[in-house]
Amino acid sequence: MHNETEKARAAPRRQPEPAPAIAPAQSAQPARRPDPHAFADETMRKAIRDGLQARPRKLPASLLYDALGSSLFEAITFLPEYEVTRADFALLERHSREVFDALGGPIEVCELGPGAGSKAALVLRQLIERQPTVPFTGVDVSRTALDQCQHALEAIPGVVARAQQARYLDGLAAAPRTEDHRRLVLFLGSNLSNFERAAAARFFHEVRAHLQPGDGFLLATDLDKAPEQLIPAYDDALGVTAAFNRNVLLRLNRDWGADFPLDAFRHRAHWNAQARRIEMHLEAERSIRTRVLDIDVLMAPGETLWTESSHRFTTAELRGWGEAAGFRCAGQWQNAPWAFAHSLFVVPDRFPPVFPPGFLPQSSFP
Ligand code: AVJ
Repeated sequence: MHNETEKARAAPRRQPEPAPAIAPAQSAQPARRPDPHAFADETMRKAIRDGLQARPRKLPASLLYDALGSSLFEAITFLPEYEVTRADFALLERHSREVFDALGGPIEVCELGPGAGSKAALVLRQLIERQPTVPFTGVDVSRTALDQCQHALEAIPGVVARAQQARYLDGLAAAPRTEDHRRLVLFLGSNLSNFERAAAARFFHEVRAHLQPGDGFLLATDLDKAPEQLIPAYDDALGVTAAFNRNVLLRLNRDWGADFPLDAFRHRAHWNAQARRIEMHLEAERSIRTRVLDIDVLMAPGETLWTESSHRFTTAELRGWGEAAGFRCAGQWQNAPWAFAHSLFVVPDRFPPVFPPGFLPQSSFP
């Protein structure tokens, strides 16, 4: 997932594309210190203002993913403590073909948040062995990510790759369909982790609403595990995750006119057992006083800014959400010892068989 919002706005349009889902700033009050990188999206502005005034103070996770943040996240995926990405790749290596078998013949692929495209490349290399061409659409708000993704896929003959610069569902709705192909939607990397549970459940309904009978939704998610196993992945020895976290302060200073002293904040990764999530916070080590978007921010020592939540799931809960949204769960594959799952959801025939008039008994629906 890349939410390089300022890139999304500043990037030149190369081909006719629907307007990005992110509107440019319409604000009457520009950022205090205008910056060419600043992405003065009204939604982001409001989220930052509201978040800084809330208790605990909470910032949108998308602030983590500018160009530097996305690069730091990429570095995280190589850390010895962060097994999430390796588990995802291992399952894709092992089970992609079973996913294709479950859907049957020709498949087009649409990936939500492809990042640099290395997972897509792995999937498409296997799929291209079964059909002469594969239409692919990558949906991302980051132009940088889309460019990298397209570059990664260029090397695979037969892949016809398109980029859709948009938020997930807008991009999914806008992705053109290839006739007689089943659509396979990929949502990998445990990007679902950033969703609150209620929003995750809703997301299944929204994806389902954009699909047709026979289409598939392959979801990769990290699973519940012992906090002792999990916490180091979010508090690594090299301090890359700490830098990734503190980059939020850099952005607030650069793009939103704050002047948070970076050295006064400590990276914290905390397991919330009740909500089953890792929470990343930045903890003030001394009193902080700054002004952001016309609000005074006064923090006492020990107070935190909550920057990200990363939820864990069970296979049963994922399956339940999918089935509640009208999918059939066609398979689940698990990695061990780092518990991680791929779940394949398929849209069953939307309508029950059509019976001749009079065949059906009195309506059994309430
Ligand atoms: C990109 C949301 C899947 O939650 O593991 C990694 C982000 N944050 N280390 C995750 C992240 C800190 C990552 N996701």
